Amino acid sequence: MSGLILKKEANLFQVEEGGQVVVCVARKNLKKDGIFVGDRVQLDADGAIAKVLPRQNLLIRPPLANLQRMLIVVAPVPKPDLYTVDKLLVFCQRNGIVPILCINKCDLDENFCKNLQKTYKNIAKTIVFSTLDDSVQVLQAEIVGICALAGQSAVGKSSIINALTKSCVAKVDTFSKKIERGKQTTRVVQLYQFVDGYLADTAGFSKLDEGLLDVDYSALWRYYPDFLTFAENCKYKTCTHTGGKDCGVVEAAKLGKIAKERFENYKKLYETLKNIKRY
Ligand SMILES: Nc1nc2c(ncn2[C@@H]2O[C@H](COP(=O)(O)OP(=O)(O)OP(=O)(O)O)[C@@H](O)[C@H]2O)c(=O)[nH]1
Ligand SMILES: [Mg+2]
Ligand SMILES: [Zn+2]
Repeated sequence: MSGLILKKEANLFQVEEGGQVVVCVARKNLKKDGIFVGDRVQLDADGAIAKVLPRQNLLIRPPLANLQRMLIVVAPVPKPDLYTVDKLLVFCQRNGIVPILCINKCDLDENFCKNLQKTYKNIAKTIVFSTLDDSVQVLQAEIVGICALAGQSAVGKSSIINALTKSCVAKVDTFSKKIERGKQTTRVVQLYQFVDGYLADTAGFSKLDEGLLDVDYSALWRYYPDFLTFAENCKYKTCTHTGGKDCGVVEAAKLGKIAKERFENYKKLYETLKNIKRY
């Protein structure tokens, strides 16, 4: 029998197994620090966790295994921190995670949301909606496999979970008791069940540490899909795409073919990574 770790609390694990949620302990020979939310595990005849199956990826902060999709949430208010958004996009590329840019609160400023969508439409799937109406329900179809919400405080991550779970007939009881509107403190990582997948509400990505990207600064540009074709126009093969007149990326940014802010944030991240010691 194999199951999926939904939640971890002291020595106990909530495990989903064949549609049921069971509470399990780990076998004595297994280190419980080595079992994470998102892990697929093998259960023995007594219902104890006997083995952790091989992982696709493992994130340390927040601690989450096998993440497949990241729903990066932004809104007109609070003002988007696009440096962090771009960092998260690099992080996703690096870890084989599919990013989805979720532009919430379109009721407040639709133009702003549409412009942001235009900037990012060639970089990630983008969705514009509001949790105040039914438009948020389009996200339902995006929750496939193991997914996590990411984004600044107050962009509406918990509101999204609340709005989606209201129509999530199958799993209402698992959610509604635990979540209070706007009051969620997301220190504990937990996967909530949806029809085709699982969703974690986590605050842990909001200040993604550059060191966690584990990207060499000289290769950073490769994680910017919107830079790639322009990089072919660079005069030098070793171009860092940070300045100079022989750079196709710099040129594209000047002409507005690459969003200016995105290019500026690329340079900022490049410099930061350059100054981080890698081991
Ligand atoms: N106008 C408007 N307000 C919204 C919308 N979605 C959420 N809000 C409000 O935004 C505020 C923050 O929402 P939360 O869901 O708590 O935000 P969060 O991202 O979970 O914040 P943290 O838990 O601090 O990370 C609340 O006052 C919500 O009512 C929306 O679509 N439109
Ligand atoms: Mg929240
Ligand atoms: Zn270049």
